Amino acid sequence: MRTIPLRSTQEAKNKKVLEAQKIEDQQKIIDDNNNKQIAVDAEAAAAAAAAAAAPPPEEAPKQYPKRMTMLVVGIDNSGKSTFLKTICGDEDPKTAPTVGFNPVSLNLGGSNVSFYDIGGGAKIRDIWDSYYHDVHGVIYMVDSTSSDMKYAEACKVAKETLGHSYIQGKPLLFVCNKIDAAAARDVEEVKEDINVFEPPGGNVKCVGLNAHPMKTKDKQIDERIDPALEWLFDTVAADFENIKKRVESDCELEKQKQEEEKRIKDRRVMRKSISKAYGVDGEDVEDAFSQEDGEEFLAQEIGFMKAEELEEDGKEVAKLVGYQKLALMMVGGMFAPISSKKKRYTWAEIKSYVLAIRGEVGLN
Ligand SMILES: Nc1nc2c(ncn2[C@@H]2O[C@H](COP(=O)(O)OP(=O)(O)OP(=O)(O)O)[C@@H](O)[C@H]2O)c(=O)[nH]1
Ligand SMILES: [Mg+2]
Repeated sequence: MRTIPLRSTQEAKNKKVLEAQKIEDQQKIIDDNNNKQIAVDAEAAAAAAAAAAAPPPEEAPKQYPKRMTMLVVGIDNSGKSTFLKTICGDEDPKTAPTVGFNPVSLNLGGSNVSFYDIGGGAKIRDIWDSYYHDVHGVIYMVDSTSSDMKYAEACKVAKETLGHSYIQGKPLLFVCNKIDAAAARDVEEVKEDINVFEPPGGNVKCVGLNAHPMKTKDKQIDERIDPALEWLFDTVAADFENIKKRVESDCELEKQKQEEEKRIKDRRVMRKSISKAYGVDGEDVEDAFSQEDGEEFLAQEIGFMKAEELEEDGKEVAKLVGYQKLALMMVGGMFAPISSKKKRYTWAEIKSYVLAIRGEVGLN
C-alpha cells in the first residue's frame, strides 16, 4: 500500500533544499580545515563524518484520531473509485461503475481512515443520504469534462447533497477531476456553478486534479492529491471532538428517523393484512386461518407448544386480526420480539393498536 507522505509538496521541497544546504555546509567545514592544515584528531574526524552521513532526524509523525470516516460522493463517472484506488497505490486503476457502496480503508500509522465510496448512478443516489450522518468529512467529486447535460445534472445533485443538514459544516474537499483533459472546465467556473465557497482558513477546499495517474503529464500520481488529502485529514483532526459529537447526535437523529419510518411501514403492513383477513379496503381475502389454526399459529410464534397455552388476551388479538397469517406474525413479534433490544408490548397495548387500525379500515 502506498504511504501518503502527509507533508505538503512545498514543505517536502523546502526540506530537500535544507538537506542539500546542510551537506554543502559540512563539506565547507572539511575544506576549511584542510586548507588551514589543522591537525585533526582521527577519532573526532571519524565521528564528524559519521554524523554528516547520518540521515536527518525523522519528523515526528502526525497524530490523527484513531478512526476517521470520509464520504466520497459525486455522480457516476466522476472518478471516485479511481481516486480511491490511486491513493491506495494502484498506478493504473481500472474501474467499473460502483453498484451500491464500497468501503475503502487507508492506514495512516496509528490511525485508520475509512472512505465510503458510493455509486453515483441515478438509481443508486437514493442510498447516499443513509451514509451522511456517519461521516467526519466529505470528498465531493465532479467530472470537469462532462457534457453540458451531464454537468447540469452534476451541479444540481451537488447542490442538494452539499446542502443536506448532515453534510453542511463538515470539512469538505471539493474535487474537480480530470482537470488536465482538453475539455475540462475551470475550477473557478465549477465552484461558481455549484455555489461552493472556500473561505480562507475555513473547512472547505476546492482542488482541480487528475485522479487517474495515467492521465497526468508525467504518468505519475498527481502531486496535488496528497496535499489535498492532508488538508482534509488535518481539518477533520483539528475539530475532531466537535465533529465526533455532531456525528453522535446525527446518528441518534437518524436512528429515531429510521424507527419512525419502520413504525409507519409496519402500520401500513398491518392495515393491509387486516384488510386481507376481511376482504376490505380494496383487498381480496388472503391467508386467513380458521380460529383453531390461527390460535395455534400465534401460540407457536411466541414460543408455546399448544394453542391452549395462549392467554385469553392473546386469543382476542388473534381474532381481531382475523387470524391473518402475516398479522399474526406481526403481533407475535410485538409480544415476544426475537431481539432483546426491541420493545416488548403487552397484549393490552397490542389490542389497542389493532383496534385503531381496524377503525381506519372501517371494521369497528
Ligand atoms: N481523463 C481522466 N479520466 C479519469 C480520471 N479519473 C477517472 N477517470 C475515468 O473516469 C471513468 C469513471 O471513473 P470511476 O472512478 O469509475 O468513476 P466513479 O465516480 O467511481 O463512477 P460510479 O462508480 O459510477 O459512481 C473511468 O473511465 C476512469 O478511468 C482522470 O483523472 N482523468
Ligand atoms: Mg465508482
